[in-house]
Amino acid sequence: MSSRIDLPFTRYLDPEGRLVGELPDWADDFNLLTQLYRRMVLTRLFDQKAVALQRTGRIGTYAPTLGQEAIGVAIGSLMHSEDVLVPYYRDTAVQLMRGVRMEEILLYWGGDERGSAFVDPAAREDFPICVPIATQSLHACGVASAFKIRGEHRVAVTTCGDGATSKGDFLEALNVAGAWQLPVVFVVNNNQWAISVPRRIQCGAPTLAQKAIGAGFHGEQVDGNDVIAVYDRVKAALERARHGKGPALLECISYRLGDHTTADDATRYRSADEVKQAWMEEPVKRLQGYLASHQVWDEGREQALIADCQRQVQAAVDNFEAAGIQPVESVLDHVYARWPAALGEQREMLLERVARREVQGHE
Ligand SMILES: Cc1ncc(C[n+]2csc(CCOP(=O)(O)OP(=O)(O)O)c2C)c(N)n1
Ligand SMILES: [Mg+2]
Repeated sequence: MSSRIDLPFTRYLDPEGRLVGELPDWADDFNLLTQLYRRMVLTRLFDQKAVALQRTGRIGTYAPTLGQEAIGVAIGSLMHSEDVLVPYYRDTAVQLMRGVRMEEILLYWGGDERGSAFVDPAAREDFPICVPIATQSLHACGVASAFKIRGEHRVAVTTCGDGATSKGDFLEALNVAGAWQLPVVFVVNNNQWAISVPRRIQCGAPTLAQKAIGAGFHGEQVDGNDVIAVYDRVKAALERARHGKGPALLECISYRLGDHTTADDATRYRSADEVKQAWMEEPVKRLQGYLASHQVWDEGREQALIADCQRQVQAAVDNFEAAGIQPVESVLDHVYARWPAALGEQREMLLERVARREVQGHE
């Protein structure tokens, strides 16, 4: 018996940025497309800087978003401010679009809890980055249930990787989303790898999108390197969810061009040829090719954009470095709404160790 279910796959631009299908009406807006391009470039330059900061010991681990800029920028530009993002750790692009500040992202990866206390009102109810794989999928269903019970026209958007779709949490989340017809959109960043485990041995189904069918709702595949395709499909999924028409799962197919995190060395488990091939498909060059072929982008604009982005990134790094070090016990401050008395003893032990200088405290 075949396990193939025919699901839509959307792509408008080929790897060179040439049209392969008739564009949706909204895509005639070159201002919008240029804006998406600018944000993808900003994300990429910030990402490079974050990796450099880790290499020089100024932040801890960082999970590069290199290669997934189109997915995040499209999601972030379509969500309404009152929607809630429930992200995972490779979501720099979406977070920046939501108004999370670059210095907040650096604080988070530098181990500072202030990095999850987003200042921008649009992001204030967004969840912090989730590192435990797929647990956020269930949190998003909780948020979406609240929206539904209160009769609010808001959507919870949650992201995860291809590997995360193998977790029980993810499958349980799909089940409850379908059973209760929740206003939630699941976006899977299928970047082909879960650290060193390739997609092909991760799951026996031909697509990850078809997991939605088993849960009784809409699933489809999208070229995650084509921002026009991602934007179009996320737009439709958000509209459906917002108007009570149920959840959706979008499997966005991309490639993790960087290491899994700064603690990983991907050359140990994948070939240079594979990575070289993936670079030919990447999302920034693709959109740039399309814009240039319509005379709305050129080398002068590119250089001006890069200089502007570098200035923004450097200003954020300066703010991050000026933020100072938090007291060590602050790691406990934001975990619970009400502090559980049973943990008081551990907090005391931590403070004693700081006093004995066994743990680096606040200088
Ligand atoms: C519950 C849990 N198990 C294991 C890990 C270790 N871990 C971190 S990332 C990762 C792979 C995730 O791959 P994928 O879902 O494809 O996302 P990607 O990192 O490729 O974006 C694993 C197993 C974890 N963080 N949480
Ligand atoms: Mg992956």
